[in-house]
Order: sequence, then C-alpha cells, then structure tokens
Amino acid sequence: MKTPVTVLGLGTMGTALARAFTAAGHPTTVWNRTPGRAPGLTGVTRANTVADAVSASPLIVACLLDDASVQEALAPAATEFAGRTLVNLTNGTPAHARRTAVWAAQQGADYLDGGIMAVPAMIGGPAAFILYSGSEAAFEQHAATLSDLARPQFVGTDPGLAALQDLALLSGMYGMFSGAVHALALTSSEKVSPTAFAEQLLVPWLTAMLGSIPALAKDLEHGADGEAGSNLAMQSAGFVNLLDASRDQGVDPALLAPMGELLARAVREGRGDEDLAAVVRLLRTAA
Ligand code: FVH
Repeated sequence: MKTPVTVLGLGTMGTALARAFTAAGHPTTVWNRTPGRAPGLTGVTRANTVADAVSASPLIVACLLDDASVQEALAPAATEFAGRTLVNLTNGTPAHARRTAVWAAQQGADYLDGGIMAVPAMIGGPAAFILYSGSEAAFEQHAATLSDLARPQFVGTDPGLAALQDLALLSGMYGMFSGAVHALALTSSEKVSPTAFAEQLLVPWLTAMLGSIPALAKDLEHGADGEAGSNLAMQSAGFVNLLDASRDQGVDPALLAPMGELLARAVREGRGDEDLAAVVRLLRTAA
C-alpha cells in the first residue's frame, strides 16, 4: 500500500497537492480551517480537527498561507506529532523554518521544510520541483512519496536552506518580471504592439541574457577571469539614458532606479572596471 498522507490546508496549492497524492494512490486525509473548502476534491478523507488529521498518517504536509497560520494550526495538535514526519511547504523565511524544525523536534517529529517551485496547475507535472531541507533521513524515507507531487530536490540538513533558495529563486523571478513590466510600460508609451514586442524581441533577448548568469556566478565564486566584457562604468553611463527616456515617455522608473543607484555607487567606489559580481558584493556589504 502507498504511504498514507495528510494534507493540512486546502487553498489552491494544498488542493493541488492532495489531488496529486490521491491520483498516485496514497490514502489521503485532509484538513482545512474553513470546512467545505475544495468541494470538488474527491477520494480524500476529511478530518474535522487538525489532531485527527495528523494522527491519520505518518507523513503530514502543511501548505498554509504563511508562518503565522502554520503556528496557529499546528499548536492544538502538538502531542499527535511524535514519530511522524512534518513537511512544511508553506512559504516562509529561513528563520521560520529553523524555528519550526525546533518545534517539531520538541514534539518528537522529523522535519522537512520545503519550497514549492511551481504554481498549482504544475503540481504532478514534469516541470515542477520542490526544494527540501532538514532531516535527510526523513527525506530519504519519503522521497518516493514526495516525488508524486513534483521532482524533489534535497538542498541540505540546515532546515533554512530550502526557504533561502526558494526566496532567492523568487527574487530572480520578480527581478525578471520587474524588467519585463518596465519594458512593456516603455514600449506601450508609443505605438509598439506589446504582443509583438514581447514575442519577437523581449523573450529572445531575455533568453539570450540568461546565458550570462552562470559566468556571473563563476566570477563571484572564483574572481574575474580577465577584463570585464561589459564593465560597470559603461553600464552606469547607459543606465542614465534608460531612466531619462522613461521619464521623457511618462513612465515611472521606480522599478529600475535602485539598479541605477547601485551601478553609480560601484563606479564612485572605484569598481567601474569590474563586472556585475561587484554589485553582488555591494549588496552583501549593505546587509
Ligand atoms: N499558489 C501559488 O501559486 C503558490 C506557488 C508556490 C507556493 N505557494 C505557497 O503555498 C502556500 C499556500 O498557497 P495557496 O495558493 O494554497 O494559498 P490560498 O489559496 O490563499 O490558501 C491559503 C490556505 O491557508 C489557510 N489559512 C490561512 N490562515 C490560516 C490560519 N490562521 N490557520 C489555518 N489555516 C489558515 C487557508 O484556510 P481557509 O482560509 O480556507 O480557512 C487556506 O487553506 C503559501 O505559503 C504560498 O506562498 C503558492
């Protein structure tokens, strides 16, 4: 028999997780704070209390709104967790993950924190992956079950590492979306078709630029290998045009202005002949 699982939280993501578990043949118990949520979800056992839901399975997956909702939901069932594995797929910070890991250990439970790199429609499909950190033994024990949700990737025994890398990936995504949003605001200030611009120019350009990210990471890790091909002094001079043209076109440069300030600061601090790895170092110094 497939491992019985419990899913806490039937929001759009929790519902997708429960559906993937049932589709893979796992006896699935679900609980949601507001009863009656996800009426279309069939083939599951609906528990009335968190304690009943936790006691039904050796593997408990929590996918709630935020860290506060996790604390609130789990507390009444604390005594039921002994000998079970708690997998928390709720978005949170490394500090949240480390604190929940301590809480789980105090209850005698194994703990895995996870970062879902997918939207609900992707769950159970080939492009979805989930980062996990925490108990390696629990990961090995449940990897096959967790792979019914998405490709599982263990990133370390420090429980905070999955949240850290989840948030880093989301940072990359929002940076990309910020640039795309600004680009579309700029071009739509004139009679440029947004669809044609996006499909024929923006996506090919961003795709080509993505290829430079491993070199940036390598420079950061090992130091620059020779002269910067696109030095920061040149980039800072060009960035001023980007901001000025935005204002001229009636487009607020709010999304991009911080990058211009960082480039200018790097140049002021004598790093004009370096590459973007210098900006990464500037950010870390600020922290
Ligand atoms: N949906 C997405 O695209 C992203 C993809 C990546 C991962 N995120 C994270 O997944 C968590 C859940 O997200 P969600 O999309 O399922 O969110 P909602 O549909 O808004 O459902 C929220 C559930 O949380 C329950 N809840 C809220 N507060 C409490 C509380 N104090 N105690 C117990 N449960 C609580 C809520 O219950 P109810 O309002 O129906 O009673 C829903 O079940 C999230 O961390 C994303 O960042 C999703």
